[in-house]
Amino acid sequence: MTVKTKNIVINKLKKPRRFQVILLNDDYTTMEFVVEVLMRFFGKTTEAAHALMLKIHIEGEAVCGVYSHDVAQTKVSQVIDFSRKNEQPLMCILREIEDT
Ligand code: TYC
Repeated sequence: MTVKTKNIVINKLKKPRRFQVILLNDDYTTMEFVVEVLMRFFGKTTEAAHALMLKIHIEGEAVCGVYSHDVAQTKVSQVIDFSRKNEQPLMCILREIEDT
């Protein structure tokens, strides 16, 4: 939106907020299950999912995707719901990307 006051033009467009969806490591969720989650909810190929799963396993967490707040929150809910239904303790969180 652009607001004009006499000769002053103020651009009032706010940058859309973006959110990382992050998977956390734990000692109990199976590697196979994490690969399945990454393919099913984050559109990863088998190879990309396997590499990302290992990154989480080694580093403790990894960003699986970046979305608007709505989409990110839906992904978190879907992953946690799917995990509990499959008796896996996998945790998924969202984290806002800071504006630079
Ligand atoms: N650390 C788990 C294991 O050794 C595997 C794992 C990877 C779990 C990634 C969660 O987000 C995760 N079975």
